[in-house]
Amino acid sequence: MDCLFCKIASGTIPVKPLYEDETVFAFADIHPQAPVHVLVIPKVHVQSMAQAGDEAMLGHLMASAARVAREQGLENGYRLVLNTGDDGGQTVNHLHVHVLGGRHMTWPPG
Ligand code: DGP
Repeated sequence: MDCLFCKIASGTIPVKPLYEDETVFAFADIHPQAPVHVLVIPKVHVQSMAQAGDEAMLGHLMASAARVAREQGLENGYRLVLNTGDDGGQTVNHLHVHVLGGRHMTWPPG
């Protein structure tokens, strides 16, 4: 399967890990939208939240995102984003959590 984030998670495309364990991988977003912008992905290929059925994996993914936020020093708050499908603005079809922080977030999103 030709999936960019599978290649990053497997090391085929080398990127600096900001957090990694057996099931998740975290790395800096190439187009940062905030001073801290990290992507946390499952190593297994799941297209999006719409296809995600493994609740243990999802729980660990979210806990890992919170861990990354803590390790990045975002004690004043942060935003977790899961763009899902075309209307959700998803551009890479491998499930990923955006961890955004280091500035005050506004609402509503675009
Ligand atoms: P989304 O629009 O939610 O599917 O977010 C995809 C994100 O992936 C987007 O913020 C840019 C990021 N991205 C795309 N290609 C690469 C890449 O090759 N390396 C890294 N580090 N990030 C990428």
